[in-house]
Amino acid sequence: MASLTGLYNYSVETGVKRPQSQRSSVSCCSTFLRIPGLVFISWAIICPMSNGVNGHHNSSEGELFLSEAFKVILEEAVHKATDVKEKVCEWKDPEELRVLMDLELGDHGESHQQLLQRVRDIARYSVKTNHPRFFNQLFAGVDYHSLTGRFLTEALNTSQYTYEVAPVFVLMEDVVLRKLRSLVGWSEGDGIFCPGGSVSNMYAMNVARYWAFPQVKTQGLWTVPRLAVFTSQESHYSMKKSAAFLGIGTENVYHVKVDESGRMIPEDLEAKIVHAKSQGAVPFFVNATAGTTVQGAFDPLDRIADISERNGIWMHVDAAWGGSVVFSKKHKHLIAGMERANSCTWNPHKMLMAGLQCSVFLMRDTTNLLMHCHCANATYLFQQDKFYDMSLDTGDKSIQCGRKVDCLKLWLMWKAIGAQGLANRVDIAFASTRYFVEELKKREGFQVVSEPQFVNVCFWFIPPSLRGKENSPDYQEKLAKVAPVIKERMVKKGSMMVGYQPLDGRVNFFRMVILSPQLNHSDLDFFLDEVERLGNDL
Ligand code: ABU
Repeated sequence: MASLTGLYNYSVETGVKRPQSQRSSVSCCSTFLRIPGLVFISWAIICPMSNGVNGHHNSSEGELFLSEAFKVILEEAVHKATDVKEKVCEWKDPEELRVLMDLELGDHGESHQQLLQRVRDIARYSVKTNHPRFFNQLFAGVDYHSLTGRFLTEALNTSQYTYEVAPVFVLMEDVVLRKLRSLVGWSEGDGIFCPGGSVSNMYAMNVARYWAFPQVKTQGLWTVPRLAVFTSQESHYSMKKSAAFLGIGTENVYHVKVDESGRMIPEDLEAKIVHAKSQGAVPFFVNATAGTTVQGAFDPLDRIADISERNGIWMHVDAAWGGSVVFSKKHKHLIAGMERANSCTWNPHKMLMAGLQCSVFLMRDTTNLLMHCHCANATYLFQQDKFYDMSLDTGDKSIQCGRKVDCLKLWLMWKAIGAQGLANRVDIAFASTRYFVEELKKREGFQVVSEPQFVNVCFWFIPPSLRGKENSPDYQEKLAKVAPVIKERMVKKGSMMVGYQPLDGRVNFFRMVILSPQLNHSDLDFFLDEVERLGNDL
């Protein structure tokens, strides 16, 4: 490292370091540290052994670090992270982890070896979401082509806003969005990749309000009446966040009742619309959910579309979780009616395993509403006298300026396995879920909360001490404590991860999410065995 460091000197004036071969005579002078009254001292003489002390590496030093770090990443964050014999997580209490990781930042750079060890430690103490026994979220598993796309995106480090800095990705985003729209059933329309499903949902609410009250963009909230949003009791919390963020107000979000499985009851939607009007509010936005977060419920989209159309309300479908069923001939009936919506959210980073984050906001609109709603016409980015077709500068449709490239990971994966491969992925997840539910029902002590419609399996584990005591006054209170204890035990052991929650008067239950095609029956059997092992003494 000393010899490499010696090639580099620091520019006090600019803070930028370049290889000697690229230095001009002017910058050569500036590569020495000027200490008043003394001669110029090379920074490399002061810190000959430190790596990156000057704030920059030369390219060979950087590439050496990258290639060695990449080996560590492949071994620790990919290979071992997907190995069923390894732990899902290596739990440390926050205080211990703070010390172990030595997170505080200092004035001087560290050596190559120290930094490699840091890369190793970060992987070691991070949760392995690619592990076959990670069931904690609505994403899991690894797709290697998508991962390659994610690495390539990072290496190219561009922003998705203009054709001039992202020519390939502007065209690619257009192709991917068009393809996703056509699956929804829209031959035309618009859309954009967003940083997550919540933001996609927020786009929907904002565009819907602009559609109903375009003056809101220029004149602000005082020009619009009190607005009302409708969404089911089990819909995603981003509806409330969006209403708060957009100045609509969380109290103007009307939560529509659901049935036992978590599906919106259309009759209650009608009633809530009438109720909102009677309170002087103007209904403008109905959100239906295709795949609720906890129970995986699909709202009856056709019925909701009828009501929305009758009332002239924008209909959005939050299909962040369930949208991917569209690939499957067998299961796409679950989203019948989605094509009648005005817009939808869909997260390929969930069921399709495209990797975080990959979320789209899609619209049926053909009037350039998305652009009109969000554009600010920055002249330093979206110059109107460019030498190419300026409609390719799609960045002004976004609420962001800089925007990550999120299309490549999906595009490369799709190229690799095709729509048929993606359909298989969905079908395999449903089949694995069916197997899991059948096995679960064979065992004493496991009780489903509701019959799964999707790949979420919600269930209670009732330990032997509580079996047959359903009518005891403290039964629910005791049952509520079971899932958190089992969860703590599994995380501390590192054997697996699964989520739990209370819902709508039902005490804590597990939500198992089965989506990765890398899972096999033995992983699912292990899961059930492990819940018994961890909870039988409770
Ligand atoms: N956006 C909802 C996802 C949360 C979860 O993974 O459970």
